[in-house]
Amino acid sequence: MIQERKAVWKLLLKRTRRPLVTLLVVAFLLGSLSINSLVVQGEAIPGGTSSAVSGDPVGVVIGFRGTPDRALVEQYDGRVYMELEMINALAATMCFHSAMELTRYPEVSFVEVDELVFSSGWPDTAAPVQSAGFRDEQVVPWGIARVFGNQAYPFPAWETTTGDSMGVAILDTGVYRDHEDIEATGGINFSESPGGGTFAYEYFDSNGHGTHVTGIVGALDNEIGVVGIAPGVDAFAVKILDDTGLGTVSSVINGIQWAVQEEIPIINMSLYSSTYSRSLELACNTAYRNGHILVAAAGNLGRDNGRGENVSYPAAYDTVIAVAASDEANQRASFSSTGPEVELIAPGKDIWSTWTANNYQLFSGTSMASLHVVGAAALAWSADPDLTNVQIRNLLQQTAQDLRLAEQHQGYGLVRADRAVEALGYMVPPGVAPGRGVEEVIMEIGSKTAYFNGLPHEMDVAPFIQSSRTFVPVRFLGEAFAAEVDWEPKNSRVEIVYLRREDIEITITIGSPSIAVYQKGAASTVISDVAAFISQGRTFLPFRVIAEAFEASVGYETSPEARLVTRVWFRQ
Ligand SMILES: [Ca+2]
Ligand SMILES: [Ca+2]
Repeated sequence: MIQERKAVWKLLLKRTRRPLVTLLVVAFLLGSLSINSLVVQGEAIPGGTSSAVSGDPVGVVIGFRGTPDRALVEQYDGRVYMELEMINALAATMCFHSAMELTRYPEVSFVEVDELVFSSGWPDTAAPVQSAGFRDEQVVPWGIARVFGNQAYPFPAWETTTGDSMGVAILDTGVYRDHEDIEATGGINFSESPGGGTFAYEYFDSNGHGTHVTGIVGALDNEIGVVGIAPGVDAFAVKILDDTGLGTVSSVINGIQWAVQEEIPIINMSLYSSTYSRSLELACNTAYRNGHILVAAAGNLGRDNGRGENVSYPAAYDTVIAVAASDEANQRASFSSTGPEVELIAPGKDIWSTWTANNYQLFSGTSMASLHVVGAAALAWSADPDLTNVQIRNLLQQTAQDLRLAEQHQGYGLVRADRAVEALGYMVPPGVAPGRGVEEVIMEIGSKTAYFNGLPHEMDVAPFIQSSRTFVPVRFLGEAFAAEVDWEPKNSRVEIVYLRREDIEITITIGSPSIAVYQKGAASTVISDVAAFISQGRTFLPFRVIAEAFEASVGYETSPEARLVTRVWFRQ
């Protein structure tokens, strides 16, 4: 099992992002949101606002607090077309007003339109589909060499691993499996396109997008065509986009669900939607919690001037790595979306790769960039399968190359497969007690450097004192105590945060001083004199209460001159 954590060290995710809790439902009821696209049985009805008003059926995703109640949906004339077990939801076509009625039931947690998603790369039509040139010899595309630091082919990292048997689920338009430069391991079709045709497999790609992105990570190292970053990977074609490159939120969730069931560690989504979806975020969070790495195209909504925040979904979700696109000059591709959610940048302009009918094609898009990150992740993870998804993500961040672009354009920088593999030997700090977290943590008030067992460790925000209490971001605490952090959006204001480790569960409600502690079968409530709060998209918890709930001893050091607390530590 990939969630089996032999190394419990959970490295800090440098970017935290409060889950959006925009309730589409409320917005619709208030009439403040226009529907850009509605979906009926997978078919798009652009600009379908009038259809919703007139009572024509639309595709909706209905989330439940427990097991989905199919009978309830059918009672309102809903026709269920997909069961999304992993998030306790059903997708159904029904009259929009009826769907709204469902929100009155306490067991229904949300209702939202099953929005469209799109593939996020396109062929450079000026370039001919080429075959002959690629059949004489193997070409190393510029982007592949770039993520290996422009080292000469064959790349030294391949002496350690070529990504052997690392499973990669590519949620896309399928794959042209009979391509001579691709070895597709398997796949499935969840799209509206029948697939197959004269081909015997249903995840057949007649679009080309899926075949192209598959080649970037997994094209074979042989005498012909192109070569992928990790030619040894097991690539699975999860066809969730139809032959025109169009899919729905529910089809994407279905794809994620399949990858989780099949325990395929890395999930790529070279697709985008501009609309926030609660259900898609829940699915991504669940997969991430199950130990998967999720990588997605940041989107192609960037402006020439590089301004604006337009990273699309699912890339913008906290649990998904958003990948921007660079060009051969190490500049941001002008189409590449920008914003604080950009985590890494990778080659995404003028990329040669495999194409349908045994051909090769030039493509651009953040779709292509995404697979360069997948390739680096696959190499690193296959070289050390004991690492967790969080550790691999942190490794990619810390080994990225600063291209000296704006942070909103490059995130941590250009993904570097060579550095990630090299750095593996230094990943796990000593002294971490399995299942317990770090034995000793020392934090300095106002400093982003903490000390884990005496070794410096960077946090993304510094601990600070407010109302005479020390506040530390929840993610940091989760990591230090080897606890799982989970969220529950309650409504647009309140959220619940859980910290869990084996038989300890701490439940914190933002804004409430009452903290529930469940410890070794006994429940208790600790009343703190200060409440947890959210600031700059991060949740801050009163440090002492949490540390004590994890049975750690806590101490403070004050400066003699100012009589202020300067250092905080805990030991467990
Ligand atoms: Ca090849
Ligand atoms: Ca993200």
